[in-house]
Amino acid sequence: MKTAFVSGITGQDGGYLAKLLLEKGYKVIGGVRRTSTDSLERLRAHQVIDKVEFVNFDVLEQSNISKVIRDIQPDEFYNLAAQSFVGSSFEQTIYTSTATGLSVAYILDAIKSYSPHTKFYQASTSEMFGGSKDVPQGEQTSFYPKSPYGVAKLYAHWMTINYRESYNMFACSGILFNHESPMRGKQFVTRKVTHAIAEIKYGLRKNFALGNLYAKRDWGFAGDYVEGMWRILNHKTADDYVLATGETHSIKEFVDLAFKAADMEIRWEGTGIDEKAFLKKSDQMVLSIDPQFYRPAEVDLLIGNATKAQQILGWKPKVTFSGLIEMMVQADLEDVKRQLR
Ligand code: GDR
Repeated sequence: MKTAFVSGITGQDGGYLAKLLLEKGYKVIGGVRRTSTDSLERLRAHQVIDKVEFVNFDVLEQSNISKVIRDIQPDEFYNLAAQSFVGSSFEQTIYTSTATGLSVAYILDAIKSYSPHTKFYQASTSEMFGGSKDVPQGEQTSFYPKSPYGVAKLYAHWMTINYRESYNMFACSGILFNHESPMRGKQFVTRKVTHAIAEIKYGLRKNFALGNLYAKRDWGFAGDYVEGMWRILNHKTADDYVLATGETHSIKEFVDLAFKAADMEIRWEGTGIDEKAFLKKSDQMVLSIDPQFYRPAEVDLLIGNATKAQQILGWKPKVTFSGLIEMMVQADLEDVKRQLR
């Protein structure tokens, strides 16, 4: 039986990955921060909480990282732990640099010293491309991060490559474009939208506010992407891969389709910070712009080229953009309905 260690197991991807690894017969050990033990709800929802073993793991604590790796010596280490909200990284720059960036050097160094057979997966991100003018973005595209989060992830990405090249470690990065699901945190734009729409539908709120509606993202389904992570670590050679759908859509398109999925038609009015959406039927204002959600620097357009992952790993996302929205809206409608019972 192979042992997999998943840091950041309480996050969206951690839940999907734990489920997948258990189905594949792994022993799954999850790293949790002492303060985050109340966030096991995703693992509960995936019905895997009794099957995962938990250990205290804090990416800010080098001695703790070393001890966990020395004690467990896992076959595979999936590093999903990070301060992963791009917006917050502008206010929590030092924390993000340490938790999202420097911590990866601690982990790689501990693997090198205490468990060199461990295969390491680093959760790299399309945010590293940021302001790149290449369209679409692939493994050869040059990086141009536009947030402290992107900069920290880029440090971790290069560290992973450096340990692979310097010490012949099986260290890989998956450069994942946005991937969403009903388990997505509500501060990320997709889930913020689908949850707010469900609350509007059931009369729990009248409207909500967003920032930049015109940024474009390549959105896939998280369940498809964790399959890609596993394939990356289980290929015969260590390498880096882009995982993406190859389609891009604006936030505004996402909003339009999400309202439609909840059987609500909207119309738009105004421009800039005065842009608003109204329900066609009742004229109720349901969406406005609040500049507090603008970012000091924005990533305008992301669209990935996952040809390498498709050709070498046989990986292909299954859930479409409209399928993803439908899944998220239906789940949030159910969720809100349950709360009302
Ligand atoms: P992102 O995801 O920054 O792409 O990073 P997020 O959903 O936060 O933002 C996507 C885009 O939506 C715009 N936006 C808003 N975003 C949020 N959160 N809230 C709003 O109200 C809002 N209004 C507009 C943003 O400006 C942005 O352009 C995600 C994270 O999961 C990262 O950890 C991961 O690495 C990348 O995806 C791939």
